[in-house]
Amino acid sequence: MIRYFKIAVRQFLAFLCMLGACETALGADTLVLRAAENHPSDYPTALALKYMGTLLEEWSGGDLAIKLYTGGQLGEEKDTLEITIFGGIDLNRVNMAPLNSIVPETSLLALPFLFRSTSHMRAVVDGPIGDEILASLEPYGLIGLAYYDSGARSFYNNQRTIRSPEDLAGLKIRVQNSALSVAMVEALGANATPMGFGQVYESLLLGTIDGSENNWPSYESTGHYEAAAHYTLTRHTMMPEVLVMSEHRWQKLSLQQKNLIRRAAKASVPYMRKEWDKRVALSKEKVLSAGVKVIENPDLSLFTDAMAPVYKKFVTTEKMHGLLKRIQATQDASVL
Ligand code: GTR
Repeated sequence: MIRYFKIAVRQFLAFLCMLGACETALGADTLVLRAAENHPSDYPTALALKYMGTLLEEWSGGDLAIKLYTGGQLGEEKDTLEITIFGGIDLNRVNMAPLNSIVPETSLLALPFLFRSTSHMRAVVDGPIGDEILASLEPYGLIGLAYYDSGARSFYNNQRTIRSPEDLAGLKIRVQNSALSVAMVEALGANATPMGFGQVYESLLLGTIDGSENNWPSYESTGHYEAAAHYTLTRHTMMPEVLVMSEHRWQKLSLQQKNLIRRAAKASVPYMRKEWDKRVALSKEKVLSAGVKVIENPDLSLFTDAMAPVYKKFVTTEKMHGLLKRIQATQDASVL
């Protein structure tokens, strides 16, 4: 298995060199960090990584730079995460969901109806709990650098209006590659179909799936709204995005380089949040003007009531129970 991965990583590195991304590409002394991003280059997470790269180049006097591969060029999140762990990708911006099967603690942030608001989510990830969860990635070969916003995920489909779990019954709903996402959608009575982000549009057109779930900017930027025009704002999870670095690469850096990378990653967060808020507004406008049927305020109690088994299945250890209580007790950022 390990041998297979080593060969795959070597082939992958050769492929990157073909794309012109060997370490020496920007100048003999520049260490170029390869970064994976599955959104297009104008998406807020991609803009944040570009900004981080500019800061790094400036602060390191050209010693460090980022080469960004957007639009899923390096593969689906599940695969790029494995490659990152094995050292073939240096930086990777992923959602929490594909990390759930690698690092159990990350499931906490993916729990349905956990965060009361954006400011609650931000208070949690910006504080000690956020740091503890980032630190829990390290034994798995990943260095957690920062969280980015991902808004709230809601259901969309091309069959009917969803107002309650009964309306979801029997629909084939695509989910991210996470056992928690599967359990959540099944607890609501739908058939969960895990698949990569890049396959969703075509699968909607082909009828392999009837719908999926995501935030406003992803629903819009992927064009999913054209293929599934019923959107119900269930806001069932607010799991954030996360920027991770390969521990392989990390070990080879000087203390000064590590500090610069951590600082630049943190500095990109407020920048990202501004871009995020702007993009949510633009995406909403575009989707609404395309005539998508949006149910703004479904009765959420019908959905939350079905979630107890998901909590039971995924909050398993004493450590996780403790973290969950602390998350629930965290005050919103605006009232701190
Ligand atoms: C988006 C997220 C992506 C990816 C995608 C998905 O909101 O930003 O990284 O996880 O959802 O549904 O696969």
